[in-house]
Amino acid sequence: MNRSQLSAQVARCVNRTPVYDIHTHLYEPAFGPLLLWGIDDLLVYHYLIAEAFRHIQLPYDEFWALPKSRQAELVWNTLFLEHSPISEACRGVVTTLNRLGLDVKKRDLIALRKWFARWKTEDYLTHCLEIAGVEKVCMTNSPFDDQERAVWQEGFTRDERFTSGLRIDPLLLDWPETVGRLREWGYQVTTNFSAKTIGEVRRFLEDWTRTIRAQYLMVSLPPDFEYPSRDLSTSLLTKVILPHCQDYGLPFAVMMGVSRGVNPALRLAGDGVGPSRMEALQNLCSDFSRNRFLATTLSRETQHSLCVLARKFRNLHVFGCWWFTNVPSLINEITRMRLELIGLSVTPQHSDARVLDQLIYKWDHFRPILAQALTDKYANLVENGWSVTSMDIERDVRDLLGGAFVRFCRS
Ligand code: FIX
Ligand code: ZN
Repeated sequence: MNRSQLSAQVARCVNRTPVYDIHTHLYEPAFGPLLLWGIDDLLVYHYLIAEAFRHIQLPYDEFWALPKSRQAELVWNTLFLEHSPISEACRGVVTTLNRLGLDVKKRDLIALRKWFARWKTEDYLTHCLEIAGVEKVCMTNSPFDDQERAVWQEGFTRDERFTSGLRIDPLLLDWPETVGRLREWGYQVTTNFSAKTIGEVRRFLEDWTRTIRAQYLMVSLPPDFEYPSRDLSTSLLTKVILPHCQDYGLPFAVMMGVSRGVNPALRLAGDGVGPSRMEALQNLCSDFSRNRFLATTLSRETQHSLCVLARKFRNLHVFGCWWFTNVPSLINEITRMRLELIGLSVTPQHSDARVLDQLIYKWDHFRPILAQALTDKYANLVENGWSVTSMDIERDVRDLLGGAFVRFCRS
């Protein structure tokens, strides 16, 4: 196989292999309005709002007081009409519309809205998954979200294309507030963290692990998160969360390095980044060798340490180019570094989609980068006499797009 045949074969395989998207903020249709889709939701994505505010002079509060359609128009006018939409998040909207078959060069928001209005959620969901080449989507499910909790408590028939991750940020990061909520829901917890409280928090985790059929537990952590530490997070991890994960055979996923509310006026768009303390993850992997950890970090600076840690601890699985690293230049750098340092035991991408249609661009933008990186690696081998078969390529790509994650979760 020569270089161009190899490149074509890898690209074909990467394009055709269905993805298991292991971290999103999408919901299955039973959640009704919580499943966002369509042009207005695409335009009010918090990535775009942050960018639009660099141009518009409107006070934050006045923007938030506008109806969604007006906010969307402001973003559209600012980022798509008054400037060229070259940022990754803007480009994503153009890619998505184009792949849906819409004529983007008309720049006609009214026509776009008309097109979307013709769809029913269920049909559109199937359509988007098909175009994106995604076969399974893991939701972020939080019992602390009132709207979402009500749906789980009501009960519904699961859509097998969706799986669940149990999100527990408030439990680990805001214990005083969480005590109040848990008590409200009938768990007999107190702030002092007694044996009784430990049992009750475990009961809470058990109830929700079963209710949502969790594939993993997940938390996002600030850059200064430390383990071990003197604060309550260490007690919660060692006495409640990690024992629970062990009992239920579930990985614990950490998303490290987010500084919440750097600019609170921007709401969801106001979070920032900082280099996380990687010793915390190292200590967790080492102290809890019978637990499994999924990890991604938000800062560029910590990507190399994360790969090195994965070489030391087989109970650590690296995933995704998260949020501010989900831009082509960094995906390229990070993905190549991961392939070079940890080979194929990694899940190089997740979408983090908040709006269904975003699955299309997030995966469309990632696939060629992965294909190119893999082609280069295979070509290095071929140059030295190794043969790469189509079965090898298919196996490797399946692993990278979800297979390695599934195996890690079952191990
Ligand atoms: O914590 C998370 O799961 C983050 O992905 C979100 O908080 C963030 O708002 C986001 O959408 C990033 O892509
Ligand atoms: Zn997320």
